Amino acid sequence: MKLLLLFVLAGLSSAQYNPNLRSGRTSMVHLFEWRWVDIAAECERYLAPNGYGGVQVSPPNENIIVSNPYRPWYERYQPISYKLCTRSGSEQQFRDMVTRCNNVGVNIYVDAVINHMCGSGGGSGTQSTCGSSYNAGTKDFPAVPYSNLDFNDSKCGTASGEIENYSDANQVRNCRLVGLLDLALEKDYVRGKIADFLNNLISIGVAGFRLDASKHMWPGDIQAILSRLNNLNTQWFASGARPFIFQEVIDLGGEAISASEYYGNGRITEFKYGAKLGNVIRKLGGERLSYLRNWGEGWGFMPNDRALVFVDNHDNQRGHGAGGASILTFFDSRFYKIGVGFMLAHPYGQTRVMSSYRWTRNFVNGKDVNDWIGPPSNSDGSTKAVTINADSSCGNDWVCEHRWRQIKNMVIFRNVVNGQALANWWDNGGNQIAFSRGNKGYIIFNNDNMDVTLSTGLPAGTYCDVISGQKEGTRCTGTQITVSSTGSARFVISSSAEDPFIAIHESAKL
Ligand code: QV4
Ligand code: CA
Repeated sequence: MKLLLLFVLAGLSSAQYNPNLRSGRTSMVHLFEWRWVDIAAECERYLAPNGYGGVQVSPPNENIIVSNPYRPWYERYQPISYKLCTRSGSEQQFRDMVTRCNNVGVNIYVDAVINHMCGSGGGSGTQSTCGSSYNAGTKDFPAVPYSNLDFNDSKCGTASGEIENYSDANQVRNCRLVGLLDLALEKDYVRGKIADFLNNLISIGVAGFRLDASKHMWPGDIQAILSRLNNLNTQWFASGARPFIFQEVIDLGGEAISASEYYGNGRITEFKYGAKLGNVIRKLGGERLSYLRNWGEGWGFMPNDRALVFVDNHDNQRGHGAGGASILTFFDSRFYKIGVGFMLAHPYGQTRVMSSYRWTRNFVNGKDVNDWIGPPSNSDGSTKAVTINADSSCGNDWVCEHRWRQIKNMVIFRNVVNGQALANWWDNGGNQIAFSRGNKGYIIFNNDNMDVTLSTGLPAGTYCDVISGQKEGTRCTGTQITVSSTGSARFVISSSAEDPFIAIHESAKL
């Protein structure tokens, strides 16, 4: 009986930390600003066949239409209602996407904006993506409905009504974040509206949620909302499966609020991960690859089973939330591939791959004044389709990092080595490192010149490097690596190599 209780408790307590990934898959991709029809097609034609386990989608609920600047990406973080129509598509298209992705074993995670509605300066009218009326001035959102009774202003306490000081937890949670009308999440009514919104998505078949701006919500309010959520849809998920929760809390240290306050609710975005990894790969501040030996908790990160990790996200790749010079993005493709390759090879954290669109940066006094530019779009503001080129890259300015061979193959690598411990660590004290994941995969990185023979821990044989090429049938389109009967192999990587790393695994043996 005692044992049974223990199992039940363990099952309950691990539930919201589990991404519910299927068929041995390990990673999700954020298809930032993609249309639902394109995501549905991508699940079927690319994500499922290449081992991706899930997609984080942009907020699916109705948002304000911002026309100055014209249709910025960030308008989707200003809700008007919980109706499911946006630039990404209609409710029907959303449902079709969730069904088709689920049918091929790819989960959908929704970016849930529940801390606030639109900005206080949003005016009034029906300039919203489903045409619902609203009045930001009087705090009226009839399509939910919310009224002025449902907002926090009376509790805020700053003169401006804005968050003025991040050292004051009350301000951070009860005042307006950049003018966004802050919901009174302690109200039963508000919690109910949000729970209804999320439960509707669960019934459609989504597998979990990114909780936007979690730092700006009291952990207890989040918990109260989560306790009202239903189990996942049993058409695709095990009975009793709970929605996967990852909370957006930027904790780089030094503020009143820390990520640990949110451990009870679910996972948390570990923003130290990409910031520090960028320093190491760019060799800033004397950092070296060899220092990655104790990567993870050893670097002061949150516990492995609480961390959602990524190299960059839709904010910091353009200088928003915790952006900075160290962040690696597709603009620095060589470094970026090293960073994402390392993340996917290393066991720490639940991994998320970023997939972006291209925009023209314009730095004025160190700030990109084009940081607002929305997705590739037509003159009427509608989002452009993701087209696929003959070489499997994407057109229409969609970057599709997740289709880069080096990244796609490392997603597969992570699936192959899933559950295997990091072993056979080697470094040269500088910018050369290598390690295995059990006896299933081996990876070696060079941020200098390299010619070394190392013990890999892998069975003897000839392996195909999945970074310079890949195994296609019985042939290898890239570099071949021979592992001797003692498990050792020679690796030569030039300092000028476009991809200064080599990865081999069980499924890429010739
Ligand atoms: C402006 C003024 C305000 C004024 C207000 C009046 O700056 O002083 O009070 O008008 O209405 C946009 C504009 C911003 C504007 C605001 C409201 O950039 O200038 O305020 O709209 O109209 C994204 C963008 C924001 C954007 C917001 C809403 O990054 O620039 O604001 O969407 O459209 C912190 C948080 C963290 C957050 C991060 C960016 O702790 O939670 O900042 N990250 C998440 C999302 C992010 C999103 C939000 C939170 C808000 O990842 O994309 O912000 O939902 O670190
Ligand atoms: Ca708040």
